[in-house]
Amino acid sequence: MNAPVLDNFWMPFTPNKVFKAKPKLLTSAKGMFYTDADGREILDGASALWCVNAGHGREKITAAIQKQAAEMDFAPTFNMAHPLAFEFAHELSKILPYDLKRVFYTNSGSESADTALKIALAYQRVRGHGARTRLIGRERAYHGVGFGGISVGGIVRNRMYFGSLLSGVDHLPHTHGVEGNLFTKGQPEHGADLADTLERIVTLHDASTIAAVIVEPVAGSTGVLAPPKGYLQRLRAICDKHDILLIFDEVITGFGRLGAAFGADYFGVRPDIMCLAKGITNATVPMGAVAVSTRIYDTFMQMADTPIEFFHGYTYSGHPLACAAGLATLEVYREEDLFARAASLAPYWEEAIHSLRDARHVIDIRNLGLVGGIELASRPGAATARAFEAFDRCFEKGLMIRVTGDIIALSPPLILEKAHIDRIVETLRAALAEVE
Ligand code: PXG
Ligand code: PLP
Repeated sequence: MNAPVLDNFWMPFTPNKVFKAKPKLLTSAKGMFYTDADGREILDGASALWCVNAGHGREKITAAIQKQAAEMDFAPTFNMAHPLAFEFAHELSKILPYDLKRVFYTNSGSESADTALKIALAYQRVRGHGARTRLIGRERAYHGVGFGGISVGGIVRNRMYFGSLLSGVDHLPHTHGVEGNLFTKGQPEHGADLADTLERIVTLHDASTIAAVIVEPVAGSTGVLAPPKGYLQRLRAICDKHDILLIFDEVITGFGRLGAAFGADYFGVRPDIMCLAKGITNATVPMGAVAVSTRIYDTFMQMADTPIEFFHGYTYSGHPLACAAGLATLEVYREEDLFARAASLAPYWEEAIHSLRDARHVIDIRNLGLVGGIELASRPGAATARAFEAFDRCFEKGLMIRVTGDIIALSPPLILEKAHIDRIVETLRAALAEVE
């Protein structure tokens, strides 16, 4: 294969000059493995970007996309539609928790986050609480890169270059670094009281000004931060007390990642709105969705004072190829019982990940479901350099991981075998030993 010209593609969230000096090019994928341009096999320890939950190259999904592309490439969903958009929403509703049975389509997690925030604001106005315009996010949160998502998000560099962002946003403290939580297996014991900060924020602004709180059930992108035991329940209780909507951004935690269909199921906490993407189509066709409670949907249907109940939508909301892919993806999850499979592998995963406790540079390890976070001591004066080097070494040794700051994040496809887990851990140990 001729090497492509690298000049023109401005790569996202990548040091472009570093990459272009030494590119990592993936050319095919099947099951648990990628193949790179040199023909090397690379074990996928990250489900690419937390999204290929059923593993790569699933024939059922490929066939569904091919069939749909040949039959009808595209159809609008503004004022007309196609059957698959309804079918997929209905199939999704069967696995969506609580009464989150109404589905608005987007094309990504970022669009899902912005859509969820807009639904929350419009809902408050439609029901006569138009003064509820504040949105509460959290430090170290990732809700994608739209202006809504970065405003409620909590990652400095994703915010500081982009002006004044949305007004009227406040942030809860993150839950990382609470004393006594190092090397916790599963949910940390300490820190549930951090949820009470919401009560203080409500006191500061008054509940009548607050529309919604948005959190990831487990913060993924900023290094696998599982909620302390009882934390999400407290957030729910405070939201209930003050009639504030609770949004779960389940872009990563959705579709089996934790060993249940959704984080809301895993933690037994009911959100009013849920953001979905990634695993919704096994990453084959870009798609996202926002699931809302029947109460929210009915409020729009009954109380909106214009025929169009919600002024929002994307050209590609409910794209036929994405709906076809999504339907086939749900079948694969169901036929192979992959969410239960994730749950049954979680204890082995936990022990394996924590066996790296004595590996070089490791200062903390965290896990939940089929997610793992391994935090490294930062190299003095060069934060993030050590983890980035570990990423490079792992790739050389045939393992794909994600790194964020000096944290290694692992989230393998739910189809993995114990032997893959062993290989991930051995490769990591060897790579870390080589990193200065
Ligand atoms: N919400 C959450 C909770 C996410 O994790 C998004 C929204 C945005 O989704 P899109 O599809 O617009 O990227 C995400 C995405 C990483 C990594 O390695 C994580 C994400 C994306 C890319 C890389 O941690 N999460
Ligand atoms: N910009 C322009 C000029 C457009 O016409 C449109 C859609 O019609 C958009 C942006 C939004 O694109 P999308 O609906 O794919 O998000």
